[in-house]
Amino acid sequence: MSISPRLTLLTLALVGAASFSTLALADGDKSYPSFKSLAGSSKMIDRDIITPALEKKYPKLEGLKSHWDEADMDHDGKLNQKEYDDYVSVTH
Ligand SMILES: [Ca+2]
Repeated sequence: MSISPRLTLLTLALVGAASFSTLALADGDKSYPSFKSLAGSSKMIDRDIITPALEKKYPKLEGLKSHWDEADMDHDGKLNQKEYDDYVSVTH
């Protein structure tokens, strides 16, 4: 039994569409947002500031959230600019 060229083309098209949508879903920013864009006028960022929507936009923030204690050098539960910048300057 031979596979028809038509079917092969259709299969390729489906595979292509599937990988395209996978890429389209993973279009979050590859970097961290700036401290200022998170903190605004505040000098500290709270863990709660990282919403699921933000995590989707900046997937790296998900890692920051799970390593919050590591980034929070003085253990006050919040990150100041130095703590944030120190954390994001290291590749995790
Ligand atoms: Ca802190």
